[in-house]
Amino acid sequence: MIVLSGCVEKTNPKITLIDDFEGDQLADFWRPGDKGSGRYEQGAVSITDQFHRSGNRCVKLVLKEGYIRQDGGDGNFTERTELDSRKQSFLDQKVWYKFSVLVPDDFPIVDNRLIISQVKQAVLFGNPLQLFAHRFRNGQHYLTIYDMAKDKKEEAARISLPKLTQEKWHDFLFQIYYSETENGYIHMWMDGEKVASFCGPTASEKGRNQFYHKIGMYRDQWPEPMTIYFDDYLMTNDTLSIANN
Ligand SMILES: [Ca+2]
Repeated sequence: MIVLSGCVEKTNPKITLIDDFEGDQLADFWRPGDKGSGRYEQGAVSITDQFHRSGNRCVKLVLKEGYIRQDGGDGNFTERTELDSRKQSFLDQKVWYKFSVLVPDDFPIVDNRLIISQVKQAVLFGNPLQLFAHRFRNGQHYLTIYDMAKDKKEEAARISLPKLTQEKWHDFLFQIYYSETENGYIHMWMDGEKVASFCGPTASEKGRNQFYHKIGMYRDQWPEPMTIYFDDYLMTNDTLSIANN
């Protein structure tokens, strides 16, 4: 019988997920559209050469009324076309999310909830907790960060962001330290400039060690279709990977 003694130092596995949307299909790591309560309808997500931030292609997301329709619980129905980079065990780790967005000229500018990127934390039972929502509503571009210490969803910060110019690629980078304590933080850069900083808990004790990042469109029900483009997606907890990309 072998007896192991002493302690083993815990090291976090390095995870780097990249999709430059140059292939004929999405990268394998993305959660399929029909999993869970649904992320996108069939045909709502496609690779296109209409635009590109790098290479020759990007991903096109289309959202029409009724796509993945859900009861929002507040009298509104919600709908979505979102790419989900899956749940990761990132508690007490520093993580980067990077992507580029193009909002086309004909995108409807309307006063209706629209989230283009977000991070959530899974819980054992019930609805996941939202850490932040990156919003574009009625031409206003802003970030809402939620108080992870509160039982009810409550904004801890609302930060105005520089204008999202239509028909132009914008590059976003988020650096998040996931922590249940005051050591947590979120830093955000847009087109190379730091545009938002938040310090405070970025994870809830009531949540699981499972965090997931989504890009796309999540909105309250709306009659007009919306189309948006993303390119150069990167998620990593590896300092070297972010330095090289
Ligand atoms: Ca590309």
